[in-house]
Amino acid sequence: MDTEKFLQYVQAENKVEPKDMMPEDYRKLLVRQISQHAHSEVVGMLPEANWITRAPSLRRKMALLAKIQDEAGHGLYLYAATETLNNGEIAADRDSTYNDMLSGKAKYSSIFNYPALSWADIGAIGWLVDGAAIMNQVMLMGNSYGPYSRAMLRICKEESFHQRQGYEILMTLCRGTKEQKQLAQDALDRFWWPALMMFGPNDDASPNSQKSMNYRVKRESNDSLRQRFVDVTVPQAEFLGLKIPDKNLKWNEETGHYDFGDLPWDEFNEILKGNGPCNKKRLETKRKAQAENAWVKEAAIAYASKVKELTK
Ligand code: FAQ
Repeated sequence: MDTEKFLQYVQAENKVEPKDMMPEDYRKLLVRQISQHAHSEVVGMLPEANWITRAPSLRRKMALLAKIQDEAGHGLYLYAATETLNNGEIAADRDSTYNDMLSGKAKYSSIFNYPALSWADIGAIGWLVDGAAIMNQVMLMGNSYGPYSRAMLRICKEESFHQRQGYEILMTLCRGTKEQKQLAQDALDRFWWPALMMFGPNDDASPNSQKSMNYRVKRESNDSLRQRFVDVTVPQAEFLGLKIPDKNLKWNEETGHYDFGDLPWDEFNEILKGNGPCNKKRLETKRKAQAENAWVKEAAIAYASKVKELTK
């Protein structure tokens, strides 16, 4: 199938499946995006895992554990979806893509290079980080690659539980003592701008958007999703009685949207270069885990080959 026909096919809302013919640049775009999405899920477990042993009650600990396990599951679906694109020329097997993340060659979401400093940050991560993730992933449910689009369906359902558990943590803190409410405000102050940056650079600085839109991978632009996130999140902050840390935030009657200030793009670019507050720590943790747990993988492979031999 030539590229023109392929474009017509995906633009008519047809799904592409693993064994179908597809242009090389479509395959590359998907491997890049889906594997980076998978890396985000598994690196994203780290800031929250830091609070499992310090959750304030058994109920909170159980919910947090379940949420973090869900993120591991999301990583698994997404690595599996990436592997369906492996064709010998473009390496999409688990080891190749995972090693690209460990070596710093492949990206993962900028948001996970910030620390979770207080229990309120766990609330802010659920509310804002999972909230931003859902906003982007609902759009991705309609992407043209079947395995990615189906993975998104399930992931979105789980993310909405995550978002609500985060909001509920903050609601409890905001109804508590003055100090607890201040913890919630501090968490919002720290996570607001990083959450907005999750949507990626502004549209005019987004090199992948045009191709991704043409191929129906991305269905909405970075800026339009960011705007929608601001529009739905501001009233949620008001309900909590918290203040969004942006002096330029203002409802615009004419556009029917909130106007908001410029994002700290220098900070974003530094994170992408590996210089964020936790970039080095996150990769070190993942490298250490891979080395220490290598025996589990070896044992599983040895067991699988023995079973295969015995059942021949
Ligand atoms: N961080 O041309 P664009 C989650 C990179 S899941 C780091 O606009 P594109 C769940 C981008 O890769 C969160 N890098 O790129 C959870 C590109 O570099 P490349 C992750 C970023 O792909 C919650 C360059 O900048 N979600 O949170 C970021 O068209 C709690 C130029 O950008 C996904 O991955 C960033 N924020 O649009 C888990 C969703 N933004 O690759 C645990 C799938 C951009 O050319 C706990 N991905 N870059 O070297 C997407 O929808 C898209 O890839 C975008 C970026 C929208 C992220």
